[in-house]
Amino acid sequence: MSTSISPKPISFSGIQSSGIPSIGNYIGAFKPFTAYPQTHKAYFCVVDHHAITVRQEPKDLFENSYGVAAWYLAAGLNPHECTLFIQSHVKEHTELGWILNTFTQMGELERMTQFKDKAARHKENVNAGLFGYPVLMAADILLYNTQEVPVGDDQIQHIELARNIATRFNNIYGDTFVMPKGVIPKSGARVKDLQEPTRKMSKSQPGPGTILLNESPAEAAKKIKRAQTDSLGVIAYDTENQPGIANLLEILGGLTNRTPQAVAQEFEGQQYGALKGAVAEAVVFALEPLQAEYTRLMSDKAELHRILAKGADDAREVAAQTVRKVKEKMGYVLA
Ligand code: AQP
Repeated sequence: MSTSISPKPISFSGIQSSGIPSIGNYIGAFKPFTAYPQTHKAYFCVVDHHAITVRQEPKDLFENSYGVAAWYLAAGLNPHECTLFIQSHVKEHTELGWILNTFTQMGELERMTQFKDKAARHKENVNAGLFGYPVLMAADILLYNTQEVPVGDDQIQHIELARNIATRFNNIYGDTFVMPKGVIPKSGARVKDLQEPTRKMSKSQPGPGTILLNESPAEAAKKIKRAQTDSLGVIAYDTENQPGIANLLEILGGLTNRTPQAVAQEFEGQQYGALKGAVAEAVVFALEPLQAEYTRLMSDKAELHRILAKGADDAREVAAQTVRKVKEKMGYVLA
């Protein structure tokens, strides 16, 4: 496929400003993202166009868009070492998204589990944007010649679709898009709800099983201690028969850079209370500095805006080249 234009591999990832992020977003996304700028030319995006596929209160969308940017930075990203921007500030995302719609089959979109899940949860508003979400996501990724897309594992199906769309385009018009691949963290790729440990922890369904990043650490610790487990009394990593325990092992593994199996070994023979205590401690240890930095960043929105505007300028340069190349190949009359 097309060669990369950067000596470092290129990565892209996005987080929707559709609510206050959860500890699942932190473990599956924000935290692993911080390693990328050292080894990659890394793009990080606040995907506000994606957020509106579910109806948002204007004041919440506004606040959460700055908020997601601030969580990226609070987690440890240095804006001088990566490109951090808001999706809607780079118009090429929607332009390429439109073009890629014509390379996507309805049947492919109908198979997307996120669409089926969200359509069931938001029956009053099953809009065309929700249906076409993965096409816009393909545009997000393909605009930047992305090779790696760090994500939680709920997004792997969308990345496969992006690859199919890219392949289809390249087969018709010749080598144009770089083929991206999804990369999931070794622990916590799908943090589950603490009360319903077979379902993903979700920022848009907060409740007793969800820990949001702005929650008081003491409250978060209580939620961990009340997490649903089982009556087997054995600490082992068994997602099928012990989903609650497996989830706690994933959370602790994600926060301490270990696999859930390694954490299970450490706790072998111990009581569930010991594991819950360690998970609660690790969550509090992560949340306290994160929240302090978030609060500091959100107190200066003008500075956040400057960082995001600079990021959008940098992103736009690459995105414009990609859209131009695509339009040229397709026979558009260029402006
Ligand atoms: N529970 C999770 N565990 C691990 N990773 C997760 N991610 C999301 N949830 C978990 C990863 O976080 C990144 C950003 O996610 P998103 O903003 O695209 O979507 P979301 O958090 O899933 O929130 P939504 O879509 O607003 O609503 P819900 O919460 O209802 O699904 C991605 O890399 C994702 O994999």
